[in-house]
Amino acid sequence: MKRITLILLVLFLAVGVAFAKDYTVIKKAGSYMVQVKLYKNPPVTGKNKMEAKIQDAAGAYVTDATVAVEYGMPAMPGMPAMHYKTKAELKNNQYLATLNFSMAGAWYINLEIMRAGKTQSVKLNVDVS
Ligand SMILES: [Cu+2]
Repeated sequence: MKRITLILLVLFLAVGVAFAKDYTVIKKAGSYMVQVKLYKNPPVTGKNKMEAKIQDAAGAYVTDATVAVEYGMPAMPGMPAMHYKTKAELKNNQYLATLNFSMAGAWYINLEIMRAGKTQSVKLNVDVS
């Protein structure tokens, strides 16, 4: 394992432990720092609320972006690829969305942050139970 991968893994685990109650991931997207939180940990089949906080390079909350959430599952035996898209709504400095996972298993979530003519994205993978 490459050293940088190991360092990232350790950081990721540290974040995971610090926020063990819900599922929280903090990632950089361009100059933004994005904190994505799923209230249910692990996420469950059916509806799951998600929130995203976006901070700019100066640490200020970004509230004028358009945020969309794409999520899905690649094809598997007996199931075609699934793909969904929903818009996140701004409320108190956070972008809120509800994701509806139609089955258990590995899902990808892709947050698209559109602002000032540019799109930045944050990708994560979750294991839905
Ligand atoms: Cu599936």
